[in-house]
Amino acid sequence: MKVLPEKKVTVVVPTYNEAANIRELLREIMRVSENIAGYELNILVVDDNSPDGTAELVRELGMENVYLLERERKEGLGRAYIDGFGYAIRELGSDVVLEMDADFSHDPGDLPRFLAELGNGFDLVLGSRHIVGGSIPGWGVHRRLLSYTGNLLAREILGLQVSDCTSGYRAIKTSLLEEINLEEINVKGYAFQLSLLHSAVAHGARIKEIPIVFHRRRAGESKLGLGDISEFLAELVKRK
Ligand SMILES: Nc1nc2c(ncn2[C@@H]2O[C@H](COP(=O)(O)OP(=O)(O)OP(=O)(O)O)[C@@H](O)[C@H]2O)c(=O)[nH]1
Ligand SMILES: [Mg+2]
Repeated sequence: MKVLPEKKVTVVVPTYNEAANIRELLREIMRVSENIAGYELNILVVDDNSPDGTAELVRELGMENVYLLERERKEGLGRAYIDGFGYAIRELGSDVVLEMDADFSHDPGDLPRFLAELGNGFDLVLGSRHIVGGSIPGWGVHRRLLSYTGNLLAREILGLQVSDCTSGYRAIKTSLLEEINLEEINVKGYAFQLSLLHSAVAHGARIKEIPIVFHRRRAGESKLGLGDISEFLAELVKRK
């Protein structure tokens, strides 16, 4: 009998000052991966020279299958993902990449559901907080309004038929990323999520939304700033 090669999956985790979360997160992802058959799973931490020593902690742990991409300075979530995806494809030979925040807002326990949907023939699986079964416990009115408005604009202006355009919990086949020219996605911050999704749709990607519960960050501080919001709006106008 011919044994099929395992699919290579890389969970890309961008970090900026996530020292209070990163060790436990890496352990948790590895715990979950032990129960996923048919995949070889790596984690790539993409750190922007965090002053709190996040990168040192990752190095000290010295975990097998955990890679660290160190960038010189904080350049935003989007740049970190573009670099991270490039590394995962070129250096790690990944068939699939996942996006996951470092602060436990995304539950590593959901990983198998993402991979199962890729196995069902989808190119991009998006964790949605806005479909039945998805939720954001603990979010106040301000964050809800921001998310609602962002999605409304993305749907109205760009015609995206997706309920949660800004979600950062995703699994993507690298064959799709190779079709999209990532270097042309010229955004620095969180607008990357919108731009990537828009480009994926333009390339005819098969997209599946699955419900996720988005938890409050476990420790540390949010990096979402006003600059991210204005870049998001500028990107909507540019891509219209
Ligand atoms: N490498 C890198 N990672 C970043 C940068 N900005 C944010 N991140 C990481 O991206 C992920 C999402 O950022 P968060 O600050 O959690 O954003 P958020 O989830 O919208 O905000 P909270 O709900 O308050 O946590 C986290 O893992 C951050 O550490 C950056 O400039 N560079
Ligand atoms: Mg967060």
